[in-house]
Amino acid sequence: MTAEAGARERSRRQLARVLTKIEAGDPDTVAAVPALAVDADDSWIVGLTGAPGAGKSTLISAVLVHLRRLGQRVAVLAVDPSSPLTGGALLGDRIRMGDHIGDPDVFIRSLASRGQLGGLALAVPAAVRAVVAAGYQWVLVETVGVGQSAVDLAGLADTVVLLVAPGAGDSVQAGKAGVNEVADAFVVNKADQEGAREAARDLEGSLRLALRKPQSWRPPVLLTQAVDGEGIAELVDVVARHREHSIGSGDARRRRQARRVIEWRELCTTLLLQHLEEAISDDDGSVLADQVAAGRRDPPEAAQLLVHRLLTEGPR
Ligand SMILES: Nc1nc2c(ncn2[C@@H]2O[C@H](COP(=O)(O)OP(=O)(O)OP(=O)(O)O)[C@@H](O)[C@H]2O)c(=O)[nH]1
Ligand SMILES: [Mg+2]
Repeated sequence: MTAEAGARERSRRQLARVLTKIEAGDPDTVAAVPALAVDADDSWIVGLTGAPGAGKSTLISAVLVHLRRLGQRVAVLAVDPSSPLTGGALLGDRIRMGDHIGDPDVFIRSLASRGQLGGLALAVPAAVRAVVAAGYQWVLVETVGVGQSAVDLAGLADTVVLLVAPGAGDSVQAGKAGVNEVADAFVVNKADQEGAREAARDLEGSLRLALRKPQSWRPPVLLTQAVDGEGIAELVDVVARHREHSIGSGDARRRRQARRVIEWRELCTTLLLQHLEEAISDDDGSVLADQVAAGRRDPPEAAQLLVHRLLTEGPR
């Protein structure tokens, strides 16, 4: 390993430690991660979403291999919204990490909710910022589902790709929902399976209906076969074209600005909740709780008192 590659390997390990702290909700670490520059010159964040089993991880592996051949540094974040009880964080394991062990220019990591305040809604944007700050040119984010996900990809990614598999009626439905929402490109994966072409035609039909107005970017519909890399070059090409379009039109800048505001709002809520939890369990809060329990104060009155105290006196 050259000295330069050695340094990159050390920075990769450092990044892994930072992400562990972010996942645990460590506020100092979150605050220490540099803000994501509003410009999109150095990094591009691609969100891939779709129903369970649609082939997101397989597709990401294939895209990763393609981008590595182009000499790009690539990070993958697989966001697992499953409850902390199940342990979570298994999604990313299906990406064939073994293929990239020892490559200092690839970083693969799952993020699961540890049940802390703010949870993934705070951890994911901070993790993305940390990865970008570590110099990865591409960040590929895998999330399950559309709309119901705790992590709002639309607010997070520069390019959103929605993946559906043929046959599964649900996923095609999900695809149609995405037509009216946020996807910048649609992928019908498992093109080797029956019904793929029909699913692609269906999606194109829904898109024509949804996008009656002339629009400067029309989300394309692609067919891929992620297991053997078919259609991957075309997908990377579409993402590159979307990037160029988005930067040129100012969309990229607007999205990144909106993203900073979303993260700020989320942080405001989390901070306030932290202070509130502390106020509820400090000495005065405990006195109020005892009074409520004994029936000497009604819950609404005691709630008003506590919140008023926090807002006027500030956190202790
Ligand atoms: N036939 C076929 N199978 C595929 C293709 N792409 C992926 N698969 C298979 O589909 C299954 C699910 O693939 P994953 O990549 O784990 O799907 P995922 O969307 O990441 O799944 P979750 O993370 O569980 O939501 C695996 O068995 C893959 O081998 C494809 O193009 N054709
Ligand atoms: Mg997966």
